[in-house]
Amino acid sequence: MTNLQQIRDDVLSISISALVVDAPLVQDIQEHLAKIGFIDLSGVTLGVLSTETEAAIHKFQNIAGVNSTNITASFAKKLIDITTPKITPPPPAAITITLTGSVGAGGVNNPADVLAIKNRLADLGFQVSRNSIIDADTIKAIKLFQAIINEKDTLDIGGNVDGRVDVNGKTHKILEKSTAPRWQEMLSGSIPEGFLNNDDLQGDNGDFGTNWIVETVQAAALIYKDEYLRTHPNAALIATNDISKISGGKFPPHASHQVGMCCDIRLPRKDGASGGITYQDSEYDRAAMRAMLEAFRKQSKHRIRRIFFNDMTLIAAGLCQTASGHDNHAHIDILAP
Ligand SMILES: [Ca+2]
Ligand SMILES: [Ca+2]
Ligand SMILES: [Zn+2]
Repeated sequence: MTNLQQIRDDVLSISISALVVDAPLVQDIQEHLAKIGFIDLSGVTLGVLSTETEAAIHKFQNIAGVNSTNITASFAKKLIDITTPKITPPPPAAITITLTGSVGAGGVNNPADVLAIKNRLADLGFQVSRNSIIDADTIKAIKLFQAIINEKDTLDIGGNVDGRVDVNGKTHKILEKSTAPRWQEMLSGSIPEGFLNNDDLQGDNGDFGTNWIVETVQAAALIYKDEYLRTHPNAALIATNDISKISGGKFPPHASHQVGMCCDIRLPRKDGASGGITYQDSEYDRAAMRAMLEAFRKQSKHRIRRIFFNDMTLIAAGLCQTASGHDNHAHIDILAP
């Protein structure tokens, strides 16, 4: 009797053909694969290594880049990582935040005011503690919020980014709104949703951003599913990669990716996986990529600011523009509503 967690933690490797005598492990794998829509639990017998179950295992192996005749520790880690539930802040209500003075860098910082601002930022998913202390994290979170609402690419001071909430200023007013931007981890995605979070499959933590970029990916992926995956069921899902770090700010080697308003997309491969290629590679699935970028252009959830990707055919189609370093992925930027 084994489960995925043991396989990961004890670095085990178990032959897929040996799964027929390990019903609890088969069930654990089935339940995890179901969370990302690789298998429909109502259509399989739990614990039985059916043809569908084996096909779903192979599909996940291919997409996660862990092809093997065995269930490996890497397979287990990737499947656990991508199916771990994400904490997402719920849509906020509009509130009135009464301030007696400014809050943040060089502010008056009355404790009750600081607490009110930090509570609101925390409710919106930003990385601050619920207390009345002004620390570096608080100022960074205020700058991040300001950079988002002012469409800045960095947290550098200037152009309405100063790390301080002024009484009745733009930052204060937008913090109060029900439409205030939230900060969250990119969702896992699934086959029915048309996308998968590849950053999770890499064991990275570069997939934090605004609810706006998450909503853009979700909307585009549904269009891609309806308009392309339905007729090309073996084509790659949209594979999201870097957005921003958990608190935003500098994210080397990226020049941007600081404010959660852009997302990198890996190149679809003809074998249904993604990445590890450039647009010049014979494995590159241009038709799928075209459909993905068309879906981003077509979705109406948020406005696309620009898409960087060097495939001349798709540039000629008006879908993207050239930028150095973008032979092996597309970079999608959005605008604030
Ligand atoms: Ca990554
Ligand atoms: Ca993640
Ligand atoms: Zn990028």
